[in-house]
Amino acid sequence: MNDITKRFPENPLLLPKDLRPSAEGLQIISLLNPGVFRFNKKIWLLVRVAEGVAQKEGVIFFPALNATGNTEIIEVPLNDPDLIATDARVISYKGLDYLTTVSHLRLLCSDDGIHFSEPQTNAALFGKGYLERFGIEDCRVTQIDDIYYLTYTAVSDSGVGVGLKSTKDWQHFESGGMILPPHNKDCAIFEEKVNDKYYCLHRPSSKEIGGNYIWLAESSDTRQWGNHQCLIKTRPGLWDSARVGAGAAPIRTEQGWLEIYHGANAEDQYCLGAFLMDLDAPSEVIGRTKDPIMVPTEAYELSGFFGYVVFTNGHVVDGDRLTIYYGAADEFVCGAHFSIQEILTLLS
Ligand code: MAN
Repeated sequence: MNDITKRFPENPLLLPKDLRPSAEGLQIISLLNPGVFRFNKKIWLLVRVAEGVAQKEGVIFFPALNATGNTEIIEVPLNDPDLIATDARVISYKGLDYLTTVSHLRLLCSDDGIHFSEPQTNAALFGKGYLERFGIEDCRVTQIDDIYYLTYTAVSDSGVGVGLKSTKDWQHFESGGMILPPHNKDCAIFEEKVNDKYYCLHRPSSKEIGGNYIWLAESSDTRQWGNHQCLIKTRPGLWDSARVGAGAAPIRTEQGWLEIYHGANAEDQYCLGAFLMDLDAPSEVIGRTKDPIMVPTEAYELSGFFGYVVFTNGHVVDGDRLTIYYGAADEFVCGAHFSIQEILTLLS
């Protein structure tokens, strides 16, 4: 294993207790997987806030947004034979899947990239409508000219898909609806057009034939996506044998588009790796790290809401220095630095 990560000594940067729940009766279970961007000379995190309900013995409660956008609490006795609650993240009840938490997105900003606080001027983003009934998650933020594009996971009983919003000022948002239908997540739009087309990475999944692979798609307007191509597959026997998914927007380097991605094995242990795409033809993958570049090693990565997880979908780039912000153990927000050149030397 080749963990080349320089973690912030200040980690974890954000803990669930650092923010206030969005409504009475809810508690913040996790702060995780922030989208990251620069705006008004500050570094901003669009943090996923996962909220749940205080549990009582013998009963399981789980939240869902109702038609008016308010959180409704569903209650099931723990000994109900129709309940399967073996994964901290998902519940199956009467053959349908629910999440144990519902997520919304909150904006925090910082001058130094280490200490973040929530300005009173920016409203949180909540799931809206029946396709976001179980919340919105893991938002990637891509800036093209003066427009920020938000691609996030929209979760509901109809499935998990990719929603799009755009904004110029972080006050007013235009909704692009669901751009990639279920099952799909981990969508990151490139920060530049290539050959006059927008590109994105995304992760459709199939339970039967195929798997959890990273795909590429093109668009002329960021809303209608086509010419889908499968780029990166899971690798049997390696750390990314069960699923792979894109992180934030690829980074332009002289050698190609560098993408930091997450991979998980059958034990649901999440590490980070990287791959490189041709600058003019991103469908050509020209390198990939064999070993992970980041492995959960710290206490805050090994145990939490869902342990042994490092997951990133946001970063800032400063010359050779890549600063990623990441979710640790599906519970905390942390930061780490990498050298882009060093990552490039590990590609084969
Ligand atoms: C998986 C995990 C969860 C997430 C759901 C829905 O179970 O990534 O954290 O809430 O998918 O996206």
